[in-house]
Amino acid sequence: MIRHLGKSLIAASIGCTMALSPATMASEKTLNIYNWSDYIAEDTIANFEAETGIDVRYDVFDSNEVLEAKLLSGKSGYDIVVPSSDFMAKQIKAGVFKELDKSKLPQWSNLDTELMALLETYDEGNKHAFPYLWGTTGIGYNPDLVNKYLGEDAPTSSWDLVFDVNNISKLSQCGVAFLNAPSEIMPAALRYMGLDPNSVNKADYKKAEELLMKVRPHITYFHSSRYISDLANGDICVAVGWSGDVLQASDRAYEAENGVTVEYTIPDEGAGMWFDMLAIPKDADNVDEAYAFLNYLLQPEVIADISNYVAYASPNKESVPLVDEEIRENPGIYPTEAAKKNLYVFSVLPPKIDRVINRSFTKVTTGQ
Ligand code: N2P
Repeated sequence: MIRHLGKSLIAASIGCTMALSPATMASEKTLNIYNWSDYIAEDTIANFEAETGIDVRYDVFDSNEVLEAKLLSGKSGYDIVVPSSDFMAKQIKAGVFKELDKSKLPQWSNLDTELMALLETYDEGNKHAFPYLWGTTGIGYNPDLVNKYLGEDAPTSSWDLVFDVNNISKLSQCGVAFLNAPSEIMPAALRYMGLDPNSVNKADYKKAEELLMKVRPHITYFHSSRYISDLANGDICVAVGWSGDVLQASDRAYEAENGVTVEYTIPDEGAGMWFDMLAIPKDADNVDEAYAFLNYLLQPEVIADISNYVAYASPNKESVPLVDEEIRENPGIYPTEAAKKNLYVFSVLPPKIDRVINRSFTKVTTGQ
């Protein structure tokens, strides 16, 4: 809310001081962006608007499933969307995206070539998208509260913290949030049990469901964005959440000087690593404006600013030296090579397995 207000104030003041610039006069051009919540610097859109004269409508979501439903239902009304790579792969097959014209993206070569090669497993030839930011799905926690309820040797670097009933039942006194993200929570449960996080075996998901059903009574809520402020305010003590969001919670608490500290951990058993991809829906109305925005994001300074603000890792190798040392050297954001070995990426699963995952997870979240 505060950020939103800040953004419109900045936009308003730019509007005033630049009232006569050609950029602001030609304001017929519009661009509709649908991005994850808490996933952009507070001035990125205002700066882009001031530089290009394009009017941006910026909407947010906090779930791949929500974005997917919009994309598959026909006209989404968006010119730029940001699915995670595994979801994107299925959406490409469904014919949802335009092929990118790379001749219109001269700074494409700023993207990390190793990462682009990995992303070819989702989109051969990197034809439809490039990565915006990437991160991991791990555990955010408030060390003071966790120690209060579990003692000094609480297993804060293990999934035991939330998947062992003894622990989570005690932590439920200070509040435990889980992402409302079947495609990330089920793999974490599988990995915890020593099973393949990308299993295609239905029986494995039954086991994951049983594990989740056991801990479920102690989970305060399933939600994929509310935990940021709740962690920051000390209203919950643990969240299975996304790296940058947890670190944003930590920053907010620090700025509020409320005595709350928040840490992020990639559990020792391993964690999921995902890549959020920028793509243009086939039916986008404002394609030139979409390219203008994609080019804007390919600028090292622009994406470095965003990475600094949201605490997610940038796939733009030219931007990394521009990222604050504090972010660049935070192993929760840019995992060490050793930690990377423990990370798994999400495979594109057969539709029938996706259905099993969604059904199981719904049973868990509804408790039925
Ligand atoms: C940002 C969420 C990160 C995206 N709030 C998870 N793929």
